[in-house]
Amino acid sequence: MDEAVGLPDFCRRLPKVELHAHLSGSVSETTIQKLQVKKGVGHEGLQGDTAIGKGETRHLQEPFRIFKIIQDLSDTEESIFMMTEDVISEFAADGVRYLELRSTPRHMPHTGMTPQSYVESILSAIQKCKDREDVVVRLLLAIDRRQSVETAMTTVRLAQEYMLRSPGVVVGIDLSGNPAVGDGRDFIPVLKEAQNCGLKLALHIAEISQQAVAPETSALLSLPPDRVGHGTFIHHNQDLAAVVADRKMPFEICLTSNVKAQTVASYGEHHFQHWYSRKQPCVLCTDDKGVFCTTLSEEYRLAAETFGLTRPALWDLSYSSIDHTFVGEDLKQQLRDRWNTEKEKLFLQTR
Ligand code: 6MZ
Repeated sequence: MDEAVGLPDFCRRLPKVELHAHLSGSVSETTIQKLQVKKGVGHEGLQGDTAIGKGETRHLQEPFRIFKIIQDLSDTEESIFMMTEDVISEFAADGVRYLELRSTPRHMPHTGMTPQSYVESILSAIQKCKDREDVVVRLLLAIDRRQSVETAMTTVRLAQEYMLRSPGVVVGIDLSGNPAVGDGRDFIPVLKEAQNCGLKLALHIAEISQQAVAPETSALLSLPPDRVGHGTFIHHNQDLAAVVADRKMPFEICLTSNVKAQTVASYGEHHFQHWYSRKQPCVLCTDDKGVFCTTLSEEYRLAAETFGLTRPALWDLSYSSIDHTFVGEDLKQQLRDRWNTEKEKLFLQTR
C-alpha cells in the first residue's frame, strides 16, 4: 500500500469494530459541557478534571472518581439520551461501523429515572441514530462490582426483557467496576442466569495484579465468558493463561486506558504483544474514550507504531474483530461484506 496516506488517516478510514466502550466514560468534553449547561453547573462546580490528557498517567482510582462526576451530571432520561446520541455520532465519525456500548442502569429517585427508563433512553437514542449514522449499535447492560447481587439480578432480568423487546439490540452483560472492590465470585449465579437466557458475557477479568492470584479469576474464567475485558494479569499465572489459550477466549484490548490508569507501565509492555504474538484473538478497543482522551483510530495507530504492525495487519485485526461481536451469523456476514467493499475503496484511494 502507498505510504502517501499517513498512518493516522489510514487508521481513521479503516472500518472498525468497537466492543468495549462504557457509556459514561466515552462522553466527550463537548457533551460534558452540554450536561453542565442542562444541570446549571459551571466548570468550577466540578471536582477536578474530567479527563486524563495526553502524556498524563494517574492511579486507577482516578478514572473512578471521574465516572462519578459524569454520572452525577447525567441523572435524567434526557441526559442519558443526549449522551448516547453524541457518543454514537463520535464513534461513527471515527470510522466505527459496528459498536457495542455498555452501561450500568441507574436508579435516581430524585429525578425519577429508573433502571428501566435508563435503558429505554439508551435504546431510543440507538433507534434515533439507526438511520442517521453509518454504524450498527448493540448494547450490553453492566453490573458494577459494588452492587448487591440482587441489583445485579435485576440488571440481568432487564437485559433479558429488552433482548426480546428491543429486539436484538441488547445482546449481553458486562461485569465491571472498580476491580479493587468486592469479589467477582458473588456474581457467578447471576452471570450463569444470564448465560442460560441467551445473553453473552463480556467480563472484566484480572485488571489489577492482585487478581492474577485471586480465586475469583479462575471462577469467572470457568463460566466461561464470551470475551475477556482487559485480562491484564492473566499471563502472569500459567494456569489461567492455559485456560484462556485453550478456549481461544478473545481479549478486549484497551492500550491507552491501561497505560493512563497505570495498570501497564508503558505501551511497549502491554499484554497485547504477549497474546497477539501467540495468535490469541485480540480486539482493539477504547474503554472510556472521553476520560482517556482517545479514539479507536488512535488505538490502531498506537498498536501499529508500538508493535510494528503493517497496514494489512491492521486490516486483519479489524476484520477478525467481527468474529467476536455478539451478533448472529447473518449480521456478521453483512459486516464482512461491508468491510470487503470498503477495503477496495481504501486500497484504491491510497494507491
Ligand atoms: C472497570 C470500568 C472501567 O456504566 O456509567 N468502567 N470498570 N475498569 C475500567 N477501567 C478503567 N471503565 C469504566 O460507565 C461508567 C462505568 O463503567 C465501568 C465502571 O463501573 C464505571 O462506573 P456507565 O455507562
